[in-house]
Amino acid sequence: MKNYADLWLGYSEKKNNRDCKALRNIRLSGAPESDKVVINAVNELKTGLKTMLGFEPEITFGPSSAPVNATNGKEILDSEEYKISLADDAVSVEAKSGSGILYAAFDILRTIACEKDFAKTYSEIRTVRPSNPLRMLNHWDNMDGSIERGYSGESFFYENNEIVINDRTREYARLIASVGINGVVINNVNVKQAASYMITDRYFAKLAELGEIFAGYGIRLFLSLNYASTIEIGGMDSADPLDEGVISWWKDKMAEVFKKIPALGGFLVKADSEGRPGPFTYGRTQADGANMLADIVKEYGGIIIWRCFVYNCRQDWRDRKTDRARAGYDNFMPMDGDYHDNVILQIKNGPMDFQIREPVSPLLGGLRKTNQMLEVQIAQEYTGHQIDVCYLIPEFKEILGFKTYCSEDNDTVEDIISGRAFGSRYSGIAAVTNTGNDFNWTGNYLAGANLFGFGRLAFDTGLSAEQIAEEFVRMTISEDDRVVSVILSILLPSREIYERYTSPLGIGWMVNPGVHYGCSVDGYEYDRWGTYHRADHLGIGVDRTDKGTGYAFQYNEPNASIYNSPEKCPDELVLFFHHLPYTHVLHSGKTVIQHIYDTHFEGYEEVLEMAGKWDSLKGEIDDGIFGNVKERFGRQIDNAHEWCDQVNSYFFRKSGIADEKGRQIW
Ligand code: GCV
Repeated sequence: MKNYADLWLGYSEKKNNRDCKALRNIRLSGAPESDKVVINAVNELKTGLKTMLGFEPEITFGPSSAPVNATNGKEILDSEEYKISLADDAVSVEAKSGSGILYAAFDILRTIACEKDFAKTYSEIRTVRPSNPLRMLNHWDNMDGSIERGYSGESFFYENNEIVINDRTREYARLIASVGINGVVINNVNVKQAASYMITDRYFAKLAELGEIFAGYGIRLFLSLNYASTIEIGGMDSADPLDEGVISWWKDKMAEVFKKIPALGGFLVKADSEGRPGPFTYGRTQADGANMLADIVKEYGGIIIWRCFVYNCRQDWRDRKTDRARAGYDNFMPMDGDYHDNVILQIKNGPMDFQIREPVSPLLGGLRKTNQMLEVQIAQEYTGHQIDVCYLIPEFKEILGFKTYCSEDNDTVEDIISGRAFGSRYSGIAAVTNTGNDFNWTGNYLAGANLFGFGRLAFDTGLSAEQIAEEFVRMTISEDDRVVSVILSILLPSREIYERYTSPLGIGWMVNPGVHYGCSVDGYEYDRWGTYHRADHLGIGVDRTDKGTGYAFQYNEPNASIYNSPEKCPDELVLFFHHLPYTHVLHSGKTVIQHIYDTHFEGYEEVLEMAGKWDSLKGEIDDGIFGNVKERFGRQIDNAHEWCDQVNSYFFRKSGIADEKGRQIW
C-alpha cells in the first residue's frame, strides 16, 4: 500500500526518462555546496532520482554568487529565480541562492514524477521567477494542540503548551517548500494568554530550532503576536502605541526576540477584531499600532503583517445602515500612504469572511500606497470542513484575475500582490492552512489538492486550475489517464457544485452557528436576529447600493456602477448587492426563487454523481485513498441533501411560490 502521507513527495518507480543521460550529471551554480538549502536540494535530487529512475545523479558545483540579504520583494524574487538548461550529457541549474536551487530541484523532480518527457520539457532554457515575493501559510494552531477551524486532526506544532519538533516538522518543511512556500506563521492569529508567552524565554530555544529547520528549506518563520503583550506578559496597564513606556517595552522585547530567534521573519497581528486587543482602545488608528511595531523590528529586518479583518462583531444586523462589508475599507483606506514600508496589510479576499462566493475586497485596488498581501483560506471553514470536496483553486484564479481598475494597466489583484502595480516594497499571498496531524495531513485526501494548489499558484499564478489539479493527481494518486480524467472531473467543478447546494447568489452564511458546517438559514452566530439576508415574504438580499449601505461605491469605476445596478450586477453576486423580489428575472432567464430551487436540486444530484465517479475508481487506485474519500463522500451526500431540503423549504414557505417544475418541497 502506498504511504499516502507522503502526498506529492511519495516518489515511485517511473517508466519514462530512464535513458535520459543528462540526468546523470547535474551541475548546480549560484550558491555554495555548503549552503544548507543546497544540501537539502542535493538530497532531494539524489533520493528522488534514485527512487523514480533507479540511479543517483552525479552532482557538481559551479561558481556561487554573493549571499543575498533580500530586504524587499524584488530582491526576494531575484534571489529565488532559477534557470534550468539541458545539454546532451548534463543538466545545468543556475540560481542566486539556495532557494533558487531548491525550487529548480523540485521543478526537475515534478517533471519526472509526472512522467513528462524530460528532454522535451527542457528543450528550451527554462527561466522561472516566482510570481509573488511572499508566499505564506498561516496556521491557526493553538498552544494546547487544538486548531481553530482545523479539520484534519490536532496541531503538529504544539502539544500541551509545548512546541513539538520531530520528523513530521521536517517533512512538513520539505512538503511545502516543494511547492514554493517561503513563509509560515505557526500560531493562531487569536493569540490568547498562553500563546503570548511564545515571545518569552520559555519557548526561545525551540523556536530558534524550528526557524533553522525552516530556513534549511528557504522558509521564514513568523509568529502571531498579541497586540497587548505589554499587558498580557509585560505587567503594564497600557498597550497605547504612542505611550513611551509601551514603546520602550517593545524595543527591549524585540531586541531579545530577534537575538534568540535569528531566523525570525516578523509578526502577523490581528488587532481590534473579535475580542482581540488593538490600538482602537486608546483612540489610535490601525496605522499607529502597526507602525509602532514595524519601526522597532525594522533594524532586525523584521516585517509586520497587519490584518485588515477589523469589524465590529457585535453589530446589530437589524440596522440597515451598518454594514460589515464596509468595515475593512472604512478602517484602513483613510490611512493609505501612512503605513511604514515594512508594514504589509493582509486583506481577506472578500469583505466578509471566506464565504463560497463574495466580491473581491475593495481594499484591493483601493489602497495604492501600501504594501498588500491577499489572504485566502484553504482550511474549509465555510466550504465543507474537508468532508465535502471543494477544490478552491478555480476561485483563487478568479480572485487573482479580478480587474480592480486601480490604474490604466497592471490593475488586477494579481498585479497588485505581485508588487507590479505599485512597485510595493513587500507583497504576496497567504493562505489559512488546512493541515493537521492526521496521517494524510489534510483529512480528506482530495483536500491535499488545495494545499498543493495554493503553493503552486502562489509561486506561478500563470498556471491554470486544471494544470495544477492534474499535477496533483499524477503525483499523488495515479498516472493512469482514465483515473486522472475522472478525478479532474470531480475536482474542477466541485467549488461551483458546493455553491449550488449551499448559499445562493452571493448572499453567504446560512451555516450552523459556531461550527459553520451544515445548513441553518438564519443561523450565523453574530446575527442573533437572523436578519442578515433580509429575506421576507417578498424578496431577499442586502441593498448595498447608493440607496442602501453604499458599499458598492467602495469600488473603482466601472465596478461600482456595475455592482450598483441589479441589471448589470453578475448573477452570482446579485443578492450580495441587491434586495430583490423572488420574481426578479436574472441574466440566466430564471427568477430568483426558481434559481434557488434549481441550483439546490442540481447541486445535490451533482454530489451523487461525483460520489458515483469516485466509486468507479475502486480497485484502480490505492485502497487507503479510495476509502478515505469514499467515507467523506457519504457525509457530503447527507450534507448536500440537508442543505437542499432546508434552503428550498425555507424559501418556499417564505415566498409561497411553487417550484415551476413541480418537484416536491417539504
Ligand atoms: C481566527 C472567522 C473565523 C475565526 C477566525 C477569524 C479570523 O471569524 O470564524 O475562527 O479567527 O475569522 O480570520 O480572524
